[in-house]
Amino acid sequence: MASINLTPELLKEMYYYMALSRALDDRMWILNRQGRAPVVYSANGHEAAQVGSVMALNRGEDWIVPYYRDLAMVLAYGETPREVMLHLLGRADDPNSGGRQMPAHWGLKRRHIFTTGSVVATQDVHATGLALASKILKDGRVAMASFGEGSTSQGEFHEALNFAAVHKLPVIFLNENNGYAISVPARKQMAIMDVAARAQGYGMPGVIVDGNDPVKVYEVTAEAVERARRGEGPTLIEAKTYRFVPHSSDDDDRAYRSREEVAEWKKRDPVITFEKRLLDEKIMTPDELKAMQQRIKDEVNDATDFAEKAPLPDPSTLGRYVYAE
Ligand SMILES: Cc1ncc(C[n+]2csc(CCOP(=O)(O)OP(=O)(O)O)c2C)c(N)n1
Repeated sequence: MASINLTPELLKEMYYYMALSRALDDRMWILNRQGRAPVVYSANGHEAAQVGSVMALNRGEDWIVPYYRDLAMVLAYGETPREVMLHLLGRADDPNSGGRQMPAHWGLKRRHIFTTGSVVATQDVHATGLALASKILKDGRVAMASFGEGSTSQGEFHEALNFAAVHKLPVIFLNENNGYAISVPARKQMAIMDVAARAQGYGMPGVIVDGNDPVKVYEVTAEAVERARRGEGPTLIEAKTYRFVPHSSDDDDRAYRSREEVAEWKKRDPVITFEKRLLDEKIMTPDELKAMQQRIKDEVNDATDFAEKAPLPDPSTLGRYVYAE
């Protein structure tokens, strides 16, 4: 078992990022429904898997290669709410892409968040490449890629795992399994129950964890990080979770899943259950919690106002970063 050093401060920080992500997410949907934001891809439901995992990394030093659903992850990794909103609204100062990428295509050089491609599973190859570089440079860094279970049907996923295992690279593959690839249920994607079972075929540990429990996700990730830093190679982690909202703001999930199923998972909402746990275990007082929730509200309002007032990119720079200059 990895050495677990989850202090009360770290647990509170975990909750803060999970709740901040949920609040920003809710605001994004409002902006979208008002016609002020183009499209939203939610972390709603995935917060524990995302925050629990990055907390076990050396944040801002190790590499992460997230996917579009990783809002909570990038926040916990040091991207600010203002930066998130600048990105959503396509403003010139968006540090992810200068307002050029679709929303939720993260990439923040300052914090070692590697830029996101739209083609699912390419991030697995990118993280493997970063881990190879770290091994060659002996810089001690670990890389982590995250992805949905649907994208594990892509060739890149299998190529990345194979290469990483053969070369014992310091990389973690984090699957956030929410059971659906847009409208396609997992049972139509793969003939096995668990993504983690695939690890054995490549020669690395495959770990299944409750993706709605940030502490459990932290523990298994910390163990994978220690293995990676010891030179013992990659780990595949499958965090079982659920998304409570449609795939994106352009999708209607009533077409492919029942309201009863969603309601059943909602009972295990990671933000609510973790909040309850912090109160029950007296890690936080109700007053402290209230103050933190107010701070989050203020930050979300500030980020929205800030980004709405920020300038759009200059149209004369349209071709920049597309062709070599
Ligand atoms: C190679 C490729 N095929 C299809 C798409 C369109 N697409 C975008 S997201 C998505 C679903 C991915 O599902 P999953 O990996 O399970 O992640 P989730 O959205 O459920 O978190 C698809 C098919 C794409 N971006 N890239």
